[in-house]
Amino acid sequence: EKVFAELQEAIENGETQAAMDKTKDALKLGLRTDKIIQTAINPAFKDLGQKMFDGEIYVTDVLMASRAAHAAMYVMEPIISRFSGATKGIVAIGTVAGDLHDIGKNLVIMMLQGSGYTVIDLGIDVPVETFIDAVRTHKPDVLALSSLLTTTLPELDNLMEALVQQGLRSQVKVIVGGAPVTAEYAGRIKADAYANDLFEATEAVGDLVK
Ligand code: B1M
Repeated sequence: EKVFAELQEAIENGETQAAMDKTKDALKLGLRTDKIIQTAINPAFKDLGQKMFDGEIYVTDVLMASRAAHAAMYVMEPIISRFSGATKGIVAIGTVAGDLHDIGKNLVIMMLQGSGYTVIDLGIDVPVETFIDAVRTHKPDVLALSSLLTTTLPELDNLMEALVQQGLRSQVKVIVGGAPVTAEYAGRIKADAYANDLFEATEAVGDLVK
């Protein structure tokens, strides 16, 4: 579909209004939100990541693009989050300390909410203590951690250790995700699950709350 390429281009160029319009066009054509995410939003950031790596664009360009992506997600939110009914479980989610990336996390949140989970968004740059506090206060079924930087990966391990130290490990399941995270790493730090994308995340959370 032409609209996918147009949306991807609007996001990459940081054109917020165009990104919203193209998302609306895609929805009018009856295209599914998961298809829009997979075929336009994810490839936009794959491409931008490569261009940033190659030094063709600056961080500010990526920041503009992420604003445009947020706007596209905002258009889709009422559709993705349409679920109404009893909650399937509580998920507390955050991006780890030192890490400001939240586009992937926000997509995971939308998908979880749309699938019937109550989500507590702890935000970005979340220190271990805040995750621990959230477990005590909200008693979530699942704690979900996102890390996009290799330098912040150790935060996942720190959190697992803190849960054990605080005697909270048996009270909550932990799922980890984000570009540098692997199933192998998740296994090594003894997390309960790993997810590669928002679809896997939702499926894994379903398995964890069973
Ligand atoms: Co940053 N950045 N960035 N960046 N950035 C990456 C991650 C990078 C790979 C780019 C590159 O060099 N090629 C690189 C990391 C290298 C590394 O550590 N291995 C990088 C870097 C280096 C940096 C800075 C250090 C740049 C600098 O300042 N010199 C800086 C760090 C800031 C900080 O966090 N302290 C920085 C800043 C930024 C922006 C602010 C400009 C912006 C973020 C805006 C925002 O999030 N609000 C940004 C962006 C946008 C990117 C790229 C281009 C795209 C990330 C993204 O949103 N992807 C990224 C390159 C890339 O990934 N191709 C890059 C789209 C999103 C839908 O995918 O986040 O992977 P993703 O989420 C997926 C899955 O990973 C998974 O599901 C999501 C949906 O399918 N998932 C989970 C994510 N969390 C999950 C949690 C789960 C389960 C699944 O359960 C808990």
